[in-house]
Amino acid sequence: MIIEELKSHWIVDSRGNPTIEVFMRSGEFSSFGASPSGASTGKREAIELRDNEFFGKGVSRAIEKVKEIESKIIGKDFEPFSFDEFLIELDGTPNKSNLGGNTTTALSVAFYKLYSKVHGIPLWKLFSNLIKRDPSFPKCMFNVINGGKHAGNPLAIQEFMIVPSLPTIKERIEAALEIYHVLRKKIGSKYGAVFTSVGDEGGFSPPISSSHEALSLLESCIEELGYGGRVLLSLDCAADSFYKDGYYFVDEKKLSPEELVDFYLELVKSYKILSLEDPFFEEHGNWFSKLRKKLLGKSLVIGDDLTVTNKALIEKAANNSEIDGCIIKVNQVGTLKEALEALSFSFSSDLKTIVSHRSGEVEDNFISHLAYGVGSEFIKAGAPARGERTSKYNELLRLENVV
Ligand code: 2PG
Ligand code: MG
Repeated sequence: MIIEELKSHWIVDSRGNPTIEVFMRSGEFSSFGASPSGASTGKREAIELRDNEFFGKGVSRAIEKVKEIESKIIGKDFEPFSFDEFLIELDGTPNKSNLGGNTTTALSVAFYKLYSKVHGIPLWKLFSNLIKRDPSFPKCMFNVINGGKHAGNPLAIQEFMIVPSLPTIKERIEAALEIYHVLRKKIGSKYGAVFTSVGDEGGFSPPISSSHEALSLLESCIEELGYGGRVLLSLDCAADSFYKDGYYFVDEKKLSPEELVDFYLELVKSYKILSLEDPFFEEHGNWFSKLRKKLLGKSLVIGDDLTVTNKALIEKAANNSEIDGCIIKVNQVGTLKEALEALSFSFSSDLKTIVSHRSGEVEDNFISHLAYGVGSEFIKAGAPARGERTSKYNELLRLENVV
């Protein structure tokens, strides 16, 4: 495919920060690709190129980079993987710090979207073909209580998610909506209507510091609606954000890593917790594996900041028995090719995959196509509320109805 026109500009993300978006054209077809942005980021993620504008969140340098490389792209013939390889080579760093992982993500996403249009194949089908796997609809992890860096409440654990294990996307989303509304009512009557406001990913952020309180609140909604056993719970601990100098500060306690293992075992004993994401900070891989051993498969241990969608890091974590699965975020690694490699490796190693949004999102819904196309077992895209979150779930609803 020959790119005939390339432009870039900034658009606004869901946290009110600018983010880079790229426009690409080939013949009569065109596309846009933008990069989302995380708040709880892993140290080994692709580097975002930011500058001093917008309180340090500016993306003028990233936009400038696109201008600088434009002449090397226009008029050349690229295929999906060769385009990403070209970006990787041009960047020439291990963490995209030259071009910026946000710049390469926007370019890569725009390219695949354009390619699917030019070749007349749906985006999900393109992903499915590239990875040579049948598509299948993911189970959705809906983040309905927000804490950590995504909310102003004292909850240390970042995401309390519900995971409906129901046959169709429609039923899964229906269950999530019902639970979301019952939860809003319960939070309103227990803590006051002012606390029905939401955090960065659309989940509620009640004024609580206890994980037990959050989990039993969710369990009471699930039971009340008759979903017991069919809707499970899932946590993204994002433990980097409550780790300091050898200790974990969670639920108003100061815990050593050993004590944190016991804390999680207690939670898993008390609630139906399907998975624990980033239960320790990213340099405590050995504690991931210790916890995993003790869990005896009762709950899955998932890497995010630990593995940052990087095939080599996923492989290392898997070899050290640290994880049962990993999060896949394209902007953590900077290109779709590398994200697809991380997915391929995970599938061949029997690791669970969770295709994920970022806390600072754009309205784009390509991750729904990615999750469905590659047959990822899970997707997480926040609460079933707020446009940048519902855009992902709505696209899954559309695909389920029309594919
Ligand atoms: C996470 C993500 C998305 P952020 O930690 O998994 O939920 O948050 O984008 O802030 O890294
Ligand atoms: Mg995470």
